[in-house]
Amino acid sequence: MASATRRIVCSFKQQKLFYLKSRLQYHAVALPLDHARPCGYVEQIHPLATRFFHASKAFYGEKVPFKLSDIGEGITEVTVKEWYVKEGDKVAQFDPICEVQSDKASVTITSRYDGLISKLHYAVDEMAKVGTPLVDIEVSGSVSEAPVEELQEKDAIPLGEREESLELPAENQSKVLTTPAVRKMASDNKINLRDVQGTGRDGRILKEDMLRHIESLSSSKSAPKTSQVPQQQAKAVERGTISQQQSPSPKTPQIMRPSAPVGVDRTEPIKGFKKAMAKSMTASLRIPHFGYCDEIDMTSMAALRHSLKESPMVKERGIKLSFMPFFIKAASMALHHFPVLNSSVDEACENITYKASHNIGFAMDTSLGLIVPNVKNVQSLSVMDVAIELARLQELGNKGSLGATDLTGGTFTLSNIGSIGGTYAKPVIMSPEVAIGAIGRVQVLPRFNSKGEVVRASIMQVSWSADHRVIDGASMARFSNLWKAYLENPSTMILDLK
Ligand code: CAO
Repeated sequence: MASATRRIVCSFKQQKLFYLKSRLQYHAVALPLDHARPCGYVEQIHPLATRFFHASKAFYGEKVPFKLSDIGEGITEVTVKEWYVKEGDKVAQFDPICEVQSDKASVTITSRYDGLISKLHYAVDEMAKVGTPLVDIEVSGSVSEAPVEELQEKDAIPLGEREESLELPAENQSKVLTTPAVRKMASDNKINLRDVQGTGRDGRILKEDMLRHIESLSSSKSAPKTSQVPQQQAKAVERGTISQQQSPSPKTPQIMRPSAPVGVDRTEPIKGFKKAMAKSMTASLRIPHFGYCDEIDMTSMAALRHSLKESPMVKERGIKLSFMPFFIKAASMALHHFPVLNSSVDEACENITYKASHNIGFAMDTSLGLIVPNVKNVQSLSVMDVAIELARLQELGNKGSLGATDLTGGTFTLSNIGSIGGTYAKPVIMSPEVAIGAIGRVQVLPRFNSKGEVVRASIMQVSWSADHRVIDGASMARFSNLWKAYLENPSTMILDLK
């Protein structure tokens, strides 16, 4: 049996086939159990196949505690964000059970069993510890011979990208991403999901979106429609119930005073990415920040990016060439000259470590909150390599599926707030790093050229913050000047490219 098992490790399809064969053999020749399962061996096989190779016997209706498996990245506890099932619900394998959120990512936990949910161990917003049961399932069918504890550790499959989709009636076949709970709310309230604005990942409709939609429907029902008001007034004039003079002049400014309280205060716990932000920003408070700002003329860089964006090399590789790869590469090139800005200091600020790698972090605004993944070893990457890596990190970041490796180990950070708007900012250092730059929006503004003529220029502001315990203002200014020089005269980057 062991050698047979080894033979089929190659593919999941083959494993399934082998499972069917081995079950037939098992029933036919009635092998003793200890021959039927090479204990511990099958765990190296594809996790989905594990149960297939355990000799099985039926445990109809057996209650199985379904534990939260280790979802990696050193995460020991998660917040239960949403249940997709309730006690008494039937579930099938791969059905979503719940959504959990750590301070790094949000993960959908799916069932490994067909069965009946007999108990939910946590309420929404409670913290669940890794290794403890999330739900109890009365399993229909057979359960593996493997000791329950050993098997359950593998049972919860984190499926970060899995989304529940809802088939709409025939007249509207497009899929809407949402959860069964929201779907039920929609059907209870006779709401077409396509009318609801989803703010979750990939436009997924969250419970809050549905509640907001229901609230807006009820408030729009209770308030008279604005278009009806003039008609009603016109009718009243016709009927003589109000005079022509009484009808409000369209020119008279009106102060809208709500007749009733607009809403109620809401308090919610700080969780997930916000909790991570609270922790890291509080840690940054002990750093004495030094600020330095400057203006960059991006006219040449904007023209270069535009022409490169349209070039066949970029188009054929399917790369989105924004300004970010240039900002990041130019920063790395300038860090070569000012390595102190790519350093870290210890808690007590007694030692400074000059980092060999330029792992340049970038602030990223996602629907789940602020995250700061980093592009590793920028010193050995081309602008194109940086663009490719940025695209990968952005894709994963938007799905909330970035791993700990991508989110840790940064040595220097850039925050391109200009992709949203603004000019100057006051960025906060990501401890134990010692410097960060915030980039403003590139705007076309009038500037003087060398002949004193007013010309159109693409202007961008940068705001640096540095740890004044180890970085002096002159070093920061010199670094900024070099970064600025690379961006203002992009051809000079070629000179220093390694
Ligand atoms: N000025 C003008 N245009 C800019 C710009 C800037 N500073 N930065 C980006 N753009 C342009 C891009 O070039 C792109 O234009 P095209 O469509 O013509 O190529 C467009 O804006 C959209 O860019 P993008 O945002 O999709 O991609 P990016 O690589 O420029 O930026 C990222 C990626 C992750 C930095 C950005 O999406 C983001 O999240 N920025 C916010 C960062 C943030 O929240 N900082 C605050 C941290 S402190 O709370």
